[in-house]
Amino acid sequence: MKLYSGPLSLFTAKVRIALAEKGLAYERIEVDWNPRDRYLPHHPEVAALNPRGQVPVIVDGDVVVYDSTLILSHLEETRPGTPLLPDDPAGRARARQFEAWADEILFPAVWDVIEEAFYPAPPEGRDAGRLEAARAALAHHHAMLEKELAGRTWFCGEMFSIADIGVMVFLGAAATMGVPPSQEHVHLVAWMQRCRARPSIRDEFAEMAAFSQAALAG
Ligand SMILES: N[C@@H](CCC(=O)N[C@@H](CS)C(=O)NCC(=O)O)C(=O)O
Repeated sequence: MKLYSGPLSLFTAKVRIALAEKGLAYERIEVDWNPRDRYLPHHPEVAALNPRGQVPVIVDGDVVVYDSTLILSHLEETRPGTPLLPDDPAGRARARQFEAWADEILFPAVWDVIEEAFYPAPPEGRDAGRLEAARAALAHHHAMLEKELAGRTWFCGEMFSIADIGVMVFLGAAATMGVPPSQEHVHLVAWMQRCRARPSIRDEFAEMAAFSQAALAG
């Protein structure tokens, strides 16, 4: 299997973590990224495989899949060993719902933090209002997640799943950029610690931190 991967792509990070959790070997093709042009121009093979030109993309034999959610679903169907989805329909629905929520509701607030706190300031200066609004949105999301994690080890109970991967990738990035959950959210803080103790997640965040330090220094 080939994975077209972005060094700081959080959507690719979801896939890299799932592959590590499942213990799957793969060929990783890193697309170029830099703080100014970001992913442009798109890697020519990615542009040919994904009409959006975005990573992640996998090539699994004859099968091409783009979009992190669809890739995780494909991995689950084709490599069910070390499952990342519960067995029961209700559990599966919950896991998928959290993954979709993370991509569609959580990520936009995290992206605002990344744009304002990580990328070099644009010539017109930073947008402090955008960062404040993102902080407020994240505080609201943290409070909701705190309730969901009360009495649960992972979002789906005792089973680590795609829900944990999806939420942690974005919450971990926001925390790295200076917007962690309040220590009052004891369940959420403890869950983040449990996530970071997993080699798949620990290694992923260590690698992204090393890459971003080098990219911003150079
Ligand atoms: N919904 C997609 C989003 C993928 C995405 O936004 N990829 C970004 C990197 S994190 C990208 O390739 N951006 C380049 C571009 O849009 O030009 C997924 O879940 O995979």
